[in-house]
Amino acid sequence: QKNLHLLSPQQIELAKMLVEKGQSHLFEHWPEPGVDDNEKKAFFDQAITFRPCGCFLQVARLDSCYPGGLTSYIKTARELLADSKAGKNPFDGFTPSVPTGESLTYGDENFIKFEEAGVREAQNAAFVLVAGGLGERLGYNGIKVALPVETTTGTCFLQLYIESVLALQEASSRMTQGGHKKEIPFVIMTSDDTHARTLELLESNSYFGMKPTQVKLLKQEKVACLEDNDARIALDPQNKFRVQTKPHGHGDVHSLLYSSGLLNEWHDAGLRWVLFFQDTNGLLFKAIPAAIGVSATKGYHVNSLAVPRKAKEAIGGITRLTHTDGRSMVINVEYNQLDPLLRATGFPDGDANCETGYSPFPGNINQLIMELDPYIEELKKTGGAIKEFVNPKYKDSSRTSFKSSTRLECMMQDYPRTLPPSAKVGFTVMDTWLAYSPVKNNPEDAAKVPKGNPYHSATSGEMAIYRANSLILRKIGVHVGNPINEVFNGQEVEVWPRIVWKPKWGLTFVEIRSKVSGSCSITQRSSMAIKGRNIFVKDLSLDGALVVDSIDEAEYSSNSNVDADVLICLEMNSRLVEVGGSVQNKGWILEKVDYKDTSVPEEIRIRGFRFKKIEQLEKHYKGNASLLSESSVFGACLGVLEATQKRVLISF
Ligand code: UGB
Repeated sequence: QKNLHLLSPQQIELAKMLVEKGQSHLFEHWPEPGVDDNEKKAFFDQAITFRPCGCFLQVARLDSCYPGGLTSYIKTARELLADSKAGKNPFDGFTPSVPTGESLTYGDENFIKFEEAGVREAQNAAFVLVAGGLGERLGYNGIKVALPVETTTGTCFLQLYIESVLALQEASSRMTQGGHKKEIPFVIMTSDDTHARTLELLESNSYFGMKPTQVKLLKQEKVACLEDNDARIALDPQNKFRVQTKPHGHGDVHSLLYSSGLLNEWHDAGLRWVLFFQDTNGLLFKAIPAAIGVSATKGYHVNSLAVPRKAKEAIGGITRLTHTDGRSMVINVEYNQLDPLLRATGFPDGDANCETGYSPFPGNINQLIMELDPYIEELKKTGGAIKEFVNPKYKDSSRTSFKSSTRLECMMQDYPRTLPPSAKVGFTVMDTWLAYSPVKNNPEDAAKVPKGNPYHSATSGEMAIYRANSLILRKIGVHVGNPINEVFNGQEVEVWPRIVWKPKWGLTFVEIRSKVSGSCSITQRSSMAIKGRNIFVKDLSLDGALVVDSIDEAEYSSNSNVDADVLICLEMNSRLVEVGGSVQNKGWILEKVDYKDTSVPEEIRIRGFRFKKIEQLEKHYKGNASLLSESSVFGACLGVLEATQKRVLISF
């Protein structure tokens, strides 16, 4: 009351509303007029005050950004919190069953057929990366898309995603008659937590080779945190004149896309598909072409990519839900809801593995492919609003107080909930080793994951890349050494040869197969990075470290900072480089690092290992294959270079 004179009439209305809705605690600590007056006014300010941590918005902004304002937010929150306290099943009336979908095996005829169809269609797709999440479970201080996918080359997630989209764009336009090049739109949903750093990462790396106009950033707003079951809004513990806020969930992506006008733009440009994907899955693009192929061939309005799921694994389960009134839908049931739902509907063991050793419900990896036109039609009705939920972490079984504040959330995979029964909702299951290796858990929590369940850590995420690439090469006939088991940061993982390649070298099975021939072998202790497009591996026997880079003219100027570890670097004028023969050197050794050792950069120590690069050879050649420069040779590996007009052959 004493401070009312500081506020405008609208702010007074807002304050009254908050008091009426049980939020008087927001003002109880306000001092006498004359003390902290600017802070009090700022509490109601309309403008966003951006702080590096991005955690706090002003109340008026929170009110105006949420449909129906804070009144509606508080009302929905109270209802959902009461349901949660009572342990109410959000799927009341529904019985779960295991749905049927398309299941693909990497590299077989069916897979190749879908992959080819997918590459053809890819130029009619837009890609949407949801990257507004805090990554609370990972606890990394930077943005997750800036983390290296693997440390052999240090490529970060955002770079890998962009290079994959560009490789797909290239492959897709090569396939279509006339080779007309269409640019695939790339959208990133950010939040206050990630926006500035995502933009900076893009700008400081020349958008990783993508045209800046091809990339659009859409920022989601946050919602107020809640401190108890009465939906009392939480104040910032460090500044009692600010409300604590958190992201509203990846479900915001639908309303943001709708309100941005991009969907109609894409429709007018003749696009057919929108693909949604998450921030730290380094394997995803190995599965994407085939998944698009499934959507196009089966005419799916919604296609979710899935992998076999271990019971209790922190990924949602794709489930058929049939209501007593006859309604039926195929939808993701989130990991924290699947167990209670099963127990409540006649499955006393809840979320349990079946005889296959996996949950019978395929695991949702939140890679969704929507057909654009039906998607637009649906959003015209809903505006992109997605049903919310609340997931408080209670202090004890009385479910009366929370360990930390909570908030309402919504998930992008809940989109099909409002679809009519006629909508074609399907899913595509692929092997985990091929499609899914997220980085979500910090080392300490990962080490506590029950044996047999995936760690989802930076350690397992990187090792999964090497395993996938090794298995792909095995599939096409390369003799790849067996992995050894090692423990890093308390997690036992398989260590395969460290094999990586750029997406432009090979994104699809057929493309990779076309680049490798003869009798090739790679030992377990080896590292191999292929960085150029026109590199052909033939009769290679590798026991050590090999990095091959061919830079075609178009790329050379933007990529002239040649990596110190590059063994061979060729500027190519579009010729072919053939790599073969025997390479043997001391190579690169994996050294253990403790995640608590703060003298090591965070992005390295969270993996529990780093590379000690013992031997390397560096050579640079220019277009006519004459030697441009040569630096010291440390290893036993010397390349002999033969050049013709069309082909460069390097044999060791
Ligand atoms: N994200 C946002 O962009 N904004 C937000 O407000 C929140 C997140 P998490 P979680 O595939 O592994 C999802 O936190 O809880 C982005 C699915 O719900 O990693 O593990 C964020 O940046 C679950 O069904 O999600 O669960 C990130 O890119 C399962 O499929 C993405 O959203 C699981 O992922 C996911 O955020 C999985």
